[in-house]
Order: sequence, then structure tokens, then C-alpha cells
Amino acid sequence: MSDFYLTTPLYYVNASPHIGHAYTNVISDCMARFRRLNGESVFFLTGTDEHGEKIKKAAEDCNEDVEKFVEEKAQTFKSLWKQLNISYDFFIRTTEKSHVDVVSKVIKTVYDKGDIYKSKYRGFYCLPCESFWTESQVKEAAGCPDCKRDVEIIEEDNYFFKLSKYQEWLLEYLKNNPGFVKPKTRYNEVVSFLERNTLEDLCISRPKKRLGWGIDFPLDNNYVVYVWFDALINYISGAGYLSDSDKFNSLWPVDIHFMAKDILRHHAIFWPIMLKALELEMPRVIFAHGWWKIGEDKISKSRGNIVNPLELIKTIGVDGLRYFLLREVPVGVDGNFSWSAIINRLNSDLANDLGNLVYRTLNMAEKYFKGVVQVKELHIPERFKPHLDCLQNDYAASMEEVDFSSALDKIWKFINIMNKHVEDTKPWILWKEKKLDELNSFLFSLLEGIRITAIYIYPFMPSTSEAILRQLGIDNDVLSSNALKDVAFRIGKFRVKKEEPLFPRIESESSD
Ligand code: ME8
Repeated sequence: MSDFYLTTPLYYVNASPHIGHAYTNVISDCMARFRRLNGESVFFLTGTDEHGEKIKKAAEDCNEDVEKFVEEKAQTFKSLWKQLNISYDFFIRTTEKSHVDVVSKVIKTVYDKGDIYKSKYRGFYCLPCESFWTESQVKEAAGCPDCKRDVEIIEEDNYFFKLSKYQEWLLEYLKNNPGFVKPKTRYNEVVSFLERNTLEDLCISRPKKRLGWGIDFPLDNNYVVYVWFDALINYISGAGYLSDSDKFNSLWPVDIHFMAKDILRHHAIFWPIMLKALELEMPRVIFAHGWWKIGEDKISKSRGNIVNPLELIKTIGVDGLRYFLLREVPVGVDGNFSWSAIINRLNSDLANDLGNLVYRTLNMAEKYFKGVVQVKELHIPERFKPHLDCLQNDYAASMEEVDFSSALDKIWKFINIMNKHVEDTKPWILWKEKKLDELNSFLFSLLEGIRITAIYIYPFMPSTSEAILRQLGIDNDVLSSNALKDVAFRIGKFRVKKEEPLFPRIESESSD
């Protein structure tokens, strides 16, 4: 079986990472961990986009040498991914020689094919977004369609990549592959864009005299490569396109490219056409998620309303943040970021439902049976069965569809039924009446339910999953691979050791 290959965008290093970047990597990590749990071998690529004018300008603004600046910023991304438990396999930086070599090779190959030519360029350019726009796009948005700032008119000789030649092919490809771009709304957007507009060829060079910080254009040393053409190529260079053909063949095509809708056009139009020109297979899925917003505004560096994930982690913990991001909104739609939404979600789902279930069950196991709970005959409470069946049948499908909130919904229904089971059974009465067999069997079924829950929540909250298993006395090797094949109820013995509650309640003053 070939590896499951997934990617995130390469983030610009002109500033430190914010909650939007964290979101894409948390989603990607959740998918990667699910796939590993499902017994698949995974290659998870992330990294940083380090060329272009705005990076150079950011370094100058800090009075720093640009190479040193990008190195430092790349480290801030790596360090955040470490704190957020992002289990990437390779971190690619576009300034690495191995990537630069692939970019040169791609340009030469596409040029030899006749898909690159030199011509005069006159266009509307947004410096902060590093993007060219057509006159009609700029008119409609009264500025840059992405960041709303003023655009510049630029006129110069440049090299162009023949996007237009492939427009019909791409439209047809999309029509024959309706799952190529997800979710459906984004697919419809791309199709209708291609039906209503004529693609202009893409200007893929920048004169060095205007912009020096980029990869040398291999056909003409007066130019550097346009940063987007450079960056998109990471998806093949990071997979060993030139350096390791065995690796590349086992990875390509990508199974899923994650990004937000702001860069869908680059991924769903430029990138497939670049791959077609290179005669490489198409990615299986291009998934554009929504934006985190504050009020009506997208959270972004250029709008100055960023939320720092490191600050949030200090108050709500890594898994609190991961859970909030993955639970609050379905992956394809926009989410509104607010402190009250975080408090509600975490206090209710994590502190009350999951945390309380684990704490009180382990507390009872210690109090009534000194932590050792064992059965010889399996008794699964009737009310657990539909939930267990539903998880066994549908969890994987929801995860594969990137429908994380629906997978969590199923898990939480099971957690809540376990809590209800405690309340209805009233174990303290069983204890008083010395019905120890019944109490033992009741506790065993709860511990089994919690063990199974710990496996299902692993992709979302890996540390919490491990902490639960540790308290249940189970080696977390069970999470290493194929754990999903072994989630059925079973007979056995628990030797539990209760720790502090998993999720202390968050007080609303914490936001101050
Ligand atoms: O575009 N909500 O880099 P970038 C959700 N270098 N996700 C968000 C977000 C928000 N408010 N803000 C940012 C670039 N993101 C290029 C990519 S890829 C070959 C080159 C996430 O630093 C989301 O994934 O501007 C978005 O697509 C990406 O960060 C943009 O990151």
C-alpha cells in the first residue's frame, strides 16, 4: 500500500505564526494521526515559504540580514508545531538547496516543453499578497481582492507560464472528478470561475533589479522565480522528486492538500496545471477549509487582529486548543473566535463530560476495588451498544471525509451515555447494598468504554488520550498503529491509578 501523503501550505515567514496557521496544522495532524491509527503509513509535510519581497521587507524592517531572519522565523514555526504536538514527518523550507534545485529543473522542463515564453507584462500587483490581479478583479474589489489594499500597476518584460493552454483540460478534469476540490462549495466556485473567465498566462519571473530575494530564474539571470511558482513546487520537492525517486513514487500523488480558501485559486488552478505540464498525476483531493474570524474580519497578519496560539495554550492547554479548533466548526466553514465560545466548549465538553467521566470512574474503581477491576464474563450495557456500533461503523468514514465535528459528535454521544449510565445506576447504592459483582461489572464496562474513547479521541487530543490510557494502566503502544482495528469491548483486568482531573474548569476572568 502506498503511503498516505498530506500537506499544509508553506507559511510566509514575514511574521510569527498565528491561530490561522495553527488551525491548518491541527487539522492536518488530526488526519495524519487518524491514518496512522488506521494502520496506514503516513507522510505529513509542512514548512515555510521564505522568498519574496514581503519577506525581504520584513527582515529590513527588523534591521536583520534576510537569511538570518528567515532562519529565526522558520524556528518559531517549528517550535509552535512541537508545542501543539504536530506530528509532521518533514519540514521543508523553500530556501533549501534541494528545493531550489527542483524549482530550476521544473522551469527548464516546462520551458523545453514550450509552456514558458517571454513577453511584456502590464498588470495590477499587490505587494503584501505577492499576487497579480486582473483589471476587472481590482475594479470589483476596489483594490486587492484579498487584503483590500491599493495595488500597483507594473509594466516590464517577464517570463510567462501558459496557464491558458490548459484551461479547457482543467475544466474537463474537474467535471470528471467532482471530489477533486472539497468542500462542494469550493468545487463549485472553481468550476464557475473557469467557466466564466479566460485564464491569463501566469507571470512567473520577477526582475532582479526590482526583487532580489528569490530563486534565480534558470533561463535568465536577470530574474528570480515568482514566489508562488517556487512555493507550490515544494509539494513535489519535499517528497523527493529529484533526490529520491523510490520515495517519490511511493508518495505521489498527494492524498490531500489542506489550505484555507484564500489560496484555493493557487492550489486548484495554478498547481494542477503545473503538474499537468510536468506530466505528473493530479493530487487526489484539494481541501480548502474556512477562516477563523473575529467579528466580520478574517484573522490575519495584514489586518493586525492576530490571536497568538502560544498565549492560548498557557490558559487552556494544548489539547484544549486543539479540541476547540476541531470541534467548534465543521472544517469547511468559517469560525468565529471568541473567548466565551472557548469557555463554553471547554467547560462543558471537556471538564464536565469527558473529564468528569474519567475522574469519577477512576475514583470509584480506587474507592470500591483498590484500583483493580476485573471480569471473566463480558457484559456490555444495552444502552452502549448503538453508540459503539455507530462509532465502529461510521467514525472512520467521517474522519476520511474530514468531517471531524461529526466524528466528535459520535464520540461525545457515547461519553454522555456513559455519564447517564453512572447517574441511573447509582453505584454508591450498589456499594451500600454490597452488590459487589454488579458494581464490578458496571465499573468494568465504564472503564472499557473509557479505554475505547481514549483511542477514538487520539487524533484530536493525543496527550489526553495517552493520559487516560496511563491512568487505566494501559501501555500507550496500543496507539502506535492499527488501534482502530481493536476497539471492540473485551474481557480483561484494569489496574487503574487516578491522577489530577484532566481538564480543570476555566474561569472567565482568565481572558483578562
Ligand atoms: O499563503 N483562518 O502563506 P500564509 C484559517 N505562503 N486559516 C488561516 C487563517 C485564518 N484566519 N489565516 C491563515 C501563504 N490561515 C503562502 C502559501 S503554499 C505553497 C504557499 C492559514 O502564511 C491557511 O491555511 O499567508 C491559509 O491558507 C494559510 O494559513 C496562508 O498562510
